[in-house]
Order: sequence, then structure tokens, then C-alpha cells
Amino acid sequence: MVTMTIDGLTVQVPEGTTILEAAKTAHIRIPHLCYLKGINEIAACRVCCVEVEGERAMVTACNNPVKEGMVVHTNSPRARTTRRTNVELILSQHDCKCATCVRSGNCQLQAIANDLGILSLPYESQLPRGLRGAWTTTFPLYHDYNKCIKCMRCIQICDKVQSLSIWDLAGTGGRTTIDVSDNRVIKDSDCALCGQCITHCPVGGLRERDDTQRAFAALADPDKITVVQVAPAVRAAWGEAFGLKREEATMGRMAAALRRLGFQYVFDTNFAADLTIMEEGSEFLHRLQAGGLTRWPMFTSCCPGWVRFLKSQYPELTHQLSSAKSPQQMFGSVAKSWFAQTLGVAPEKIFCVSIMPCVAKKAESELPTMAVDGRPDVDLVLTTRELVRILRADKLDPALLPEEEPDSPLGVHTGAGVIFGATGGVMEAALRTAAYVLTGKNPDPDAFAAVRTGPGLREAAFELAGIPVRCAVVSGLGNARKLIERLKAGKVHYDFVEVMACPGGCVGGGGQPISVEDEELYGVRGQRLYDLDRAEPIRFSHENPQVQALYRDFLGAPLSQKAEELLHTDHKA
Ligand code: HC0
Ligand code: SF4
Repeated sequence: MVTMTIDGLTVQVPEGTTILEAAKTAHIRIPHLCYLKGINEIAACRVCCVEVEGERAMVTACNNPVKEGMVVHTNSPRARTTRRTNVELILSQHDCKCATCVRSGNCQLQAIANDLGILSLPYESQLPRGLRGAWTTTFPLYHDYNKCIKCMRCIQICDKVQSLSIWDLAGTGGRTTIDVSDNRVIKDSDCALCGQCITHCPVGGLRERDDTQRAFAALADPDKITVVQVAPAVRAAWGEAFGLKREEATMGRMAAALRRLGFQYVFDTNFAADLTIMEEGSEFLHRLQAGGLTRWPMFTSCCPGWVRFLKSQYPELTHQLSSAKSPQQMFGSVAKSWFAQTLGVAPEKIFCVSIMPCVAKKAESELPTMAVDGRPDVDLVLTTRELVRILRADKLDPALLPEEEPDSPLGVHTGAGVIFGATGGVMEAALRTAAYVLTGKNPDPDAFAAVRTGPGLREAAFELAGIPVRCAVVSGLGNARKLIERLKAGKVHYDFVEVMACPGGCVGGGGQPISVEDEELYGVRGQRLYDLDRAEPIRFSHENPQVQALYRDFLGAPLSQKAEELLHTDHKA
């Protein structure tokens, strides 16, 4: 242990602790912008400078370890002046138009500038000039050079956690900026669109393409029947942006809010998650019983970030993906066929909107393979953050809304559908139904809980009616790469692998609300989904009464010709 003093308080911390972390133990908060524990500890912003007695230069607190007897001042006149000057310098190279910034009210730079009472800038504003072309406005991810503060968090999260290295430093000196690596343009890069760079950006330097006005246009169109689906993980996080307590941020209030916005039918992606289990589970059992899975596993296909990653990094393995479309796409396909038929309207009349925790879902919905007869399954995808924005635009306060039921049939779901939003959930839901199909009776719904928790890469083996099933569950693309390299080297053997691009699964998705405190919230959000599952009266996808009705009245059986046409794809686009 090391004993030192911070602002007159004696602190004892383990050797190697940084000044910043040591200060936290004494409840002293040292402001910072670029620091992300374990990921970005490079003191790029220099906002965390403190004064250390005996040192001539100011010392950055985020990357300097404490020393025995060290005396630190975070609020000495010199520390205060240095902090203020460094924030002013950052602001001089930042487009400070907060009123038109997507992160206003949720921005770490704005918060620090406000806290420090910076009301005017002593330095001339110098925004970046002469950058390569304008950023494409059609790609689902948007980078704003004028907002970027060069903190390097995006570079590091993409390198260290997602193993993709999409971002890099470009330019030199005062013209240094962050850009797509290797002089590529973003649409030609290998960007998986996981959106982790967005959720780890402290300012408005990165955001999703804003599609909120397209949603309002559709809602105003009298020729369209608007249908909305809400992804599993959205319900675990949307309330954070409104400061709602967990028991207030219910799906009942979400349904009420969506109806106030004008959506005619409020449905649930969870219905389609149950449907996915029927299709993907049947495909898996078919492959397993046919003995086709000896070395290579079947990969889940519901995460478009993962599918994009596989296609760009390991194209030779694309055929290992399940042919099942994702729940988002299955939902749209069923909404424009069975549901349109039920209403007695042409499929073109239905305008299908998805609320997703995800940026990659925008791109997935635009793929030519995610369409039937040239008609896209899903017309518009909004992230959870965009949902929050349209609710705010209409001055809707969810806390004051009543609880309302979603509509039937596509709003009916089971607990197995809910857990799709957390890492391991797709696997667990599939195993529950596979066990039923193979043995003829339901297992304990928690029999496969082993796939829920643990590191980002975990494995479990089960026996279903005497058939051994080797499973792996991965979240985070860096972990996915490790798993694939082990598979390719023949070091591991699995039958079924679930991959989610975002750490923790969709609950940690790149379209979710952003914590200004840099908290990683996927753990608590995932727990919320497991709690919802436990509270559901039905916890098996095959018992969803409306999924049963869909097969009875329309599709016939899983993997029927009609199901293949509407719910499966070859992933060739
Ligand atoms: Fe997910 Fe999904 S669980 S990918 O993370 O499978 O986005 O929440 O909607 O489609 O259901 C995201 C979340 C979904 C899909 C589902 C799957
Ligand atoms: Fe999107 Fe979920 Fe995949 Fe992240 S894990 S890219 S949120 S589908």
C-alpha cells in the first residue's frame, strides 16, 4: 500500500493506483474528458492536471501512479488555472453550437465548461479546415470533425475492444484530427456499425444518422398504416434518458408514449424473437440430427454488427451463419404479409418502424436480402436515443403516461423473447425450445442459466435427449475474433455459437442512451431483462400463442416453403 495526501486528506491505496483513482477513494473528483478506465489512459485532454509538491510541471492524474508520501493538490490556484486553460483551449477547436448538438445536455465537455463557469473564450476559434471531403450523410454513422476533441476514445475502443481499428489519427500539429484509418472513406471501411465509438464519445463528435424527421413524415402520411416494434434491449434502457426509475420505465408506458406519437399499431420485437427461435432452433436441430456439424458450428445471425464483421473479416465462414433473418427483419416480413392480410390491406400500406438499441440495424434493414418481392421488411430504424428525441420533441413525459397494453397479435411475447437483448439470451431461449422438441416436455426454464454470466467469451455443454450440444457465447467483436481464431486453429469445437457485437449484447448497444459518468451499464440492463423473463407467465418461445397461430393460419410449420421465403436469407448481400 502507498500512503499519500490529496487536498489535505490522507489516502492509502494499492501500489500502481493512479492519482485519479486514488482521489476517488477520498471522494475527490478530478475532472477529465479522454480517460476511460483500462481503455484510454493517455492524458490526451490534460484536463485532469493536478499540482504535485516537488514537481515543476503539472502532472496528469489519469496516467500517473501515486508514490509514497506524494502530496497532491487538485484545487490549488495553479491547478485551477491549468484546468480552466486546458478546457478553454479544447473549446477553441470545438464547434460550440450546443443548441443544435445531439449531445447537448448529455455532453462531458459542455458539463465541464459549465461547471468551470467558462462564459467566453480568450482564444480565437480554430475549427478544422481542408479535411477530405464532406462526411457522407447516408451512412448510418456520422462523424463531425468540428465537434471531435481528439480524445482518442473511439480509436481505442475500436482497437482494443472491437479489434477493427476503423479510426486513426490524421494530420499533424494543430490540424490533427481523427479520421477513418488508411485513408479510407467510412463506407468502404470494415466498420461493423456496432456504434461503440458513439457511446464512448464524450461529445457530439460521433452520432447515428438522424432519421427522426422521416418518422414524423410517415406518421403524418394518411396513406400509411404505421406499425412500430420495440427491441428487447430498448426497454431496459430508455428510462435512463428521462431519469425514470426502473419500475416507471415499463413497456406499458412505452406503448402509451408510442400511441401518443401517433403509431397505429404498437408491437414488440419479442414476438419475432420467439418466431426466430422456432426457425433458427429448427434449423439447428435439423443440422445437428443430420450430423452436419462436426467441426464447424452454426453461428447466430441476428446481430448485424456481427454479420458485417464476419463478412469483412472471415468471408469464408459466412455460410456458417444461420439462414434465419433477425427478429427485426422477421417482424417486418410478418407485418407486411400475415398482419396485412389480417387487416385486408396491401403490404405497401404498412410502414414498419423499429426502435432498436443499435446502429447496425439501420444498415441491416437496407440490405437487398432483407426484402420480399423488392419490398423492404422494415422501412425505418430509430435508435433508443432517437426514440428519446422524438418523445422530447412532442413534449411527452413518460412518467405521466398510463400503462397500456401492446397490440395483438405481434405484441404478444414470452420471457424467452425478452432475454434476446442480453448476451447469452438467444442461446438460452433456443436451448429451452430445443430441449422441448427433443424430449417432448419443457425443461426447467432456468436449466440453461449457465450461458448468462461470465466473461465476454464463455462456453457451456449440455445434453439434450442424449445428444451432446457444445455451445459458446461471445459478446464484443474482439472476443469474437479470438473465438474464430481458436476455431480455425482446431483448438475448440462447438455446435452452436451466439455472437453479439456489443459488449454485454444489445443492452450495451451502440444506439442506447449514453452515460455521462462513463458507466458501463450493460450488466444492470441485462439483469433487468432476466428479471422481466422470470416475471413472464410464459417462458418458452414455442408456447407463444400468437406464434402458434401464425404457423397454424399462415406459415404451416417452421422451415416450410413459405417460412423460407419470408423468414430466411442467404446473407449474400
Ligand atoms: Fe437486439 Fe435482436 S436482441 S439483435 O440485440 O436476435 O438491436 O434488443 O432487437 O433483431 O429480438 C438489437 C436487441 C434486437 C433482433 C431481437 C435479436
Ligand atoms: Fe446491434 Fe445488438 Fe449487435 Fe450491438 S449487439 S451491433 S446493438 S444487434
